Amino acid sequence: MSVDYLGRIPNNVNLKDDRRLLRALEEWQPKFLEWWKEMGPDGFQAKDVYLRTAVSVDAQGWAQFGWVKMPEYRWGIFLAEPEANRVVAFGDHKGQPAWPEVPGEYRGFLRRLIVTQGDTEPASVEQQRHLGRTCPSLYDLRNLFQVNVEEGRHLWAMVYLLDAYFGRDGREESEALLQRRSGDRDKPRILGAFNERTPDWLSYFMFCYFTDRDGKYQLASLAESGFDPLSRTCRFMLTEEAHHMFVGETGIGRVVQRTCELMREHKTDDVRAHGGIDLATIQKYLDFHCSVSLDLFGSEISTNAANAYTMGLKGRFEETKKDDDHQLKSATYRVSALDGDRLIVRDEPALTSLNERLRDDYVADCQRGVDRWNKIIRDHGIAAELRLPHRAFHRAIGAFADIKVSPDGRVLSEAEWDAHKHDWLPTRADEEHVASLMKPVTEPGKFAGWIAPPPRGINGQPVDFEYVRQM
Ligand code: BYC
Ligand code: FE
Ligand code: FE
Repeated sequence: MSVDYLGRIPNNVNLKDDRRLLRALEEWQPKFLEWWKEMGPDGFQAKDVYLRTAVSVDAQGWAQFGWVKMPEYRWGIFLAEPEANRVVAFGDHKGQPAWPEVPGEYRGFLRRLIVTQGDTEPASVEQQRHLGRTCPSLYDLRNLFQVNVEEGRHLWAMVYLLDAYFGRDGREESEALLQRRSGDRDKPRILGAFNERTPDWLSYFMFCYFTDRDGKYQLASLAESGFDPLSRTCRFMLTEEAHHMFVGETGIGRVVQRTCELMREHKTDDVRAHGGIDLATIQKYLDFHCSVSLDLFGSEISTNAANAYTMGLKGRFEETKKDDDHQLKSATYRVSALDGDRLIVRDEPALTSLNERLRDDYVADCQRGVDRWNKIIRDHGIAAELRLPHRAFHRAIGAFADIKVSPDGRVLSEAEWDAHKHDWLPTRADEEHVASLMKPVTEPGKFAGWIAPPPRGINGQPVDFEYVRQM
């Protein structure tokens, strides 16, 4: 497959031979740049940042590292290599050749999935736009910007699909993706978590750990799609997503590390006076970000999810590795539910339970990082543990949206909830403490006092490398 890296829009989709599409994207590009300048990172736009740019889709060496000013980042369109003779792997069309074009009868449904996915990408950039001002180090600042430009590229990926395959209404949706704003009362982003604030770096690392991981699971399900361009786009996006989750997991790990060091040094759990973030506060941030990310999987019982599967548009995580009929018409699945005032698990039709099944895969994945953070705590000889909240805790979507549940899974009265919610979710005072620590550190190799340095730098560079040039 040929890569055009020199044109205005780097791509491996032969853009130069499709004049109509090229024109649509060239019209959209300046609007994207306007959005980036208005809603992208606040400050630093004229600085040289040590960034990775996608230049091909080879498993080895698709990335090139170098100094880039963010507005000059080469946002490109890259689809994973086509798979020869790919077939639809599930649903009513199982076994038929994968679709190179949008199946007419599924057009509206598919467009909505792509728009929902696309909407999250610029939303996250908007949520994170002020963080550069309070970076704990140049290393972290660079990682933030890397994530931001790649979320920008993910927006490009969805806009490519809309412009290439959905004609005029696709182009209108591409414009609308630049017009909604995270947290805006009148034109909010589509999904709940993408309208929350990301005011500090602890929130940011939690977001990268929990919310980007929803991205991994949603993209993996869309990568199974019978609509082949969507599948190939998502497969390549997943390679970038891995770094975002790395930023989250190691970011929180380094905060936990520093907290444990302060606990030992000062022989106290309350490390606030010593410029740290106590484990109790870390747990509350974890509870918050995990719960809003659990909402992103939709309702436990969902006909939308069943339809998307039956139509062959959105599969399960690792669909092709599953050992069943890939149609699920008579299968069942164990789903969490509310029975009176008790939380129970019961069998439901597998098709309408697909959101919950994906959430299960996600929760198991989330637990792995928590185990690694707990190992850091244990290695310091500290008897404490971080925990994922119960899936019914603090939910706004699905079966548990109208009840109050503690992080350990007890159904509560409103009064009990009000008496304890401050023990489980960040309070104003917690946020103020975290905010008070957010002082920028921009000397190469120096780190804020609330976070440990990473063991190694990016792309083989030393930790004290000048990842964002000050000049
Ligand atoms: N907030 O049948 P239901 C990422 C709506 S993250 C607000 O339960 P369905 C990234 C729903 O739209 C990955 N509304 O849900 C991460 C529906 O509305 P209508 C993003 C919600 O449709 C970090 C109604 O409730 N990708 O990439 O099965 C940084 C009932 O819906 C929410 C995707 O999400 C919510 N949380 O599933 C950057 C993939 N949940 O029809 C990027 C595409 C549900 O009544 N999206 N609703 O108007 C989908 O596959 C599905 O739309 C969802 C919802 C899984 C999100
Ligand atoms: Fe993304
Ligand atoms: Fe991401």
